[in-house]
Amino acid sequence: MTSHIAPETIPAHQAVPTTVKGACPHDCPDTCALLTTVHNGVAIKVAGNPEHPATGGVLCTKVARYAERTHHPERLLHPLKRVGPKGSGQFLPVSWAEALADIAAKLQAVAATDPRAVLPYSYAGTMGLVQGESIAARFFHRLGASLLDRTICASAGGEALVHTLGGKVGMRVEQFAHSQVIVIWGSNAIGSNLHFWRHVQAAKRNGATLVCIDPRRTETAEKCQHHLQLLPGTDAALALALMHEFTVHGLLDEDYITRFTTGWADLHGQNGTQRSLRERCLLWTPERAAAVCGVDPQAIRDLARLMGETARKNQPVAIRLNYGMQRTRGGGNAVRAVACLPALLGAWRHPAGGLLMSSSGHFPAQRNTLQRPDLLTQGLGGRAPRTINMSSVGDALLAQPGDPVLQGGPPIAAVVVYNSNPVAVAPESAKVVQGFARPDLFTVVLEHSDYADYVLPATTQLEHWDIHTSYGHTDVLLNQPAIAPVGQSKPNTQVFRELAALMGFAEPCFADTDEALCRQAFGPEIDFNQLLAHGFAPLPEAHAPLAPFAQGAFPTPSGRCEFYSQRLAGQGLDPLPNHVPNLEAADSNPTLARRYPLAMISPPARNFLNSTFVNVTSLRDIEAEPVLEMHGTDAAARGLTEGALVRVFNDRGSYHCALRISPRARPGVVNGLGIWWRKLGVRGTNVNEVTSQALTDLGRAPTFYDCLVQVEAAGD
Ligand SMILES: Nc1nc2c(c(=O)[nH]1)N[C@H]1C(S)=C(S)[C@@H](COP(=O)(O)OP(=O)(O)OC[C@H]3O[C@@H](n4cnc5c(=O)[nH]c(N)nc54)[C@H](O)[C@@H]3O)O[C@H]1N2
Ligand SMILES: Nc1nc2c(c(=O)[nH]1)N[C@H]1C(S)=C(S)[C@@H](COP(=O)(O)OP(=O)(O)OC[C@H]3O[C@@H](n4cnc5c(=O)[nH]c(N)nc54)[C@H](O)[C@@H]3O)O[C@H]1N2
Ligand SMILES: [Mo]
Repeated sequence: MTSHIAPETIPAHQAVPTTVKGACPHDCPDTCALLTTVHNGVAIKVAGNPEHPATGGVLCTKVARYAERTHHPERLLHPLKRVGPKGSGQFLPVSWAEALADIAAKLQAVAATDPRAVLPYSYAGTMGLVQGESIAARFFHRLGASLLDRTICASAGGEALVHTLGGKVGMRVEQFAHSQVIVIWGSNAIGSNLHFWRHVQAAKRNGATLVCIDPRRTETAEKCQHHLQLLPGTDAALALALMHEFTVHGLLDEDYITRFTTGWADLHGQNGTQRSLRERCLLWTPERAAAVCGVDPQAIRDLARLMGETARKNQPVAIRLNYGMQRTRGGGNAVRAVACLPALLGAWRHPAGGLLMSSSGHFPAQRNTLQRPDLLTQGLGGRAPRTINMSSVGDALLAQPGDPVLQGGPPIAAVVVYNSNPVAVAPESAKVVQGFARPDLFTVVLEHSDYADYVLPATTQLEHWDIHTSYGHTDVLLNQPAIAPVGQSKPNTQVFRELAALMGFAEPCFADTDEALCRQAFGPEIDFNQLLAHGFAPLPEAHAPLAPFAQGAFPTPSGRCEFYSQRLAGQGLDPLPNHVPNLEAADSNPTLARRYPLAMISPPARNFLNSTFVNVTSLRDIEAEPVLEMHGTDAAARGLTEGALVRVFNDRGSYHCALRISPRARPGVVNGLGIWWRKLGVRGTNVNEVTSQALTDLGRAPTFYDCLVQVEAAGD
């Protein structure tokens, strides 16, 4: 088989340091352009590309250490085969030839009975279109494997936006620099969206007012003039009360509403339900919402006045909406409710007004060309396709024949994991671990896991080609390899190419090189030569307009902002956004709340990227140890002291960590900062021991932040 990277494209072993243009692969809205300095075949420095406006030459602390990650002394450099019991971490090196021949034989044996018993499990370890789902997707489609519902991060809000604005589209991120009011809703931008924060600072210097809506007093909340520290999962109640105030105080943009929205005052639906958004929001007085949200009603009135009166003065009001608020049962409805606000104020009229949650829908990427879903028919050989939800993988792995989770198909017999770390990041870890520990399950991991039968060393971003969209800005980025693969590591694409050959998949698409795949990702609207020369190319104006909805033109079926969604009505769901209380809260489950009175959220630790970088010593040293933040009154009520080792528990399980008594936590809510590797955490557990596999109202997404716990001092 020909080499996957043409050697002449890598500036290996040059005596003078050279720089290579690349893209940060991580799951982060910023998608930075990188400049890697290479000397004698070693990456010695990774910096932000100063020519790329969205990066501005600045990287976060994590990615500034990317060279440390690439050349990390503990990095896996050759394939490993398990020799001890599952989970024991006992492996021996094997050759690629032996590993791939055995993997191909095992997958073929499973597929001979029913290929749907093979499950690929992947997410956004790299966001690249090529090392993400290109050859890998072709391989699993051709095999007829189960499809994976990739819901673990953003599908509740994604579906909510599709049903409101028509897609994952919105304001251009750089426009926030010109906004007059910026509401940062469910996002710790300083920790997880640093390059957006630069625009916020520029706006603040120009006199903008910043508001943060977050149950945690984050670094970001501290730097905003106003902070509404609401209870988790109550955002829709707050949004409905803001609408109430806009309505009763004459702050609506009636002209925009009439021309460009559906469902404000026109009556729909059955008797007994509210038939328009206007009717519904009028039930949400600030007092009622304040009681639900656990905030002062005056703070709600003040925020409504600030947003509404600024918009009346024809100044831009912008919302940066993020994922924090989607991880509860009502997360989809909450995003819908918030996404209605800019249209009610006519904020979309201005380029610096409106809302941005994700910009990914602007990119005309040719995913079907890269992934070839058409190959599935051949692979399935007449069987019905099956889709497994990654957010309830614990239940899926443990399901016995006949379990509805299996949808009439076979139990899962083989899992191939790449670009994800399910044992750390999926909810209800005890079940995930139990599933991966099944002796009859064949598991292959591209990269790192103690539960695998085979662990295959994957290249990092400095060693392979890739092409990137973004969910924060609107530029395409190209990543060229800077160094040769370290050790025996191979790109994901190459592993699946070789497996395809061993399994006799003869379609020519399996021979496409990584560079060819990069070229296939976009049509003529993106100039590949520009990408080669500069590393990035902005989307043309037609794909990423300034003020995209100034004249309506929402990409919904009605062409309007859909407060009322006919498509949701058609699915038997509430067509208007509503407050859907948490599954685990005092009002919906008082018995549970008596036993487990604290609501736990588990947002990321600033110096980790989900579970990535936890093994980078210098970053782990900053985070020191897994912590739970708790308000002083809750700690005092339990007799807990600062730094104590505590047990956090509920009916699903328990984990241990250090207590930090902190004003970042509000009373009644604890913050379990994620996501540690279980084996680097305390007593081999992490925060996902206690989170649940329940799914959200829209998008079949996880409910990590809808989680009641109790906390006590740990014994011994
Ligand atoms: N440093 C760092 N950066 C990251 C990541 C990381 O792990 N580390 N992860 C990346 C990934 S995968 C993603 S998806 C993005 C996530 O990006 P964001 O969605 O911006 O995620 P966070 O910064 O965690 O912000 C979530 C905030 O929501 C708050 N929150 C929790 N529950 C609620 C609620 O019910 N309502 C409201 N209003 N707020 C709530 C949390 O306290 C937290 O401050 O960040 C990416 N960037
Ligand atoms: N409790 C709790 N749990 C959460 C969250 C939370 O807020 N709270 N957040 C959730 C969210 S938003 C997300 S997105 C998920 C994240 O879940 P994952 O996408 O699983 O994220 P990571 O933990 O970063 O794991 C990615 C893995 O891919 C590997 N990788 C990186 N690049 C490559 C490559 O090129 N090839 C291969 N083969 N591997 C590569 C990395 O080393 C790492 O092991 O976690 C979710 N879990
Ligand atoms: Mo995510």
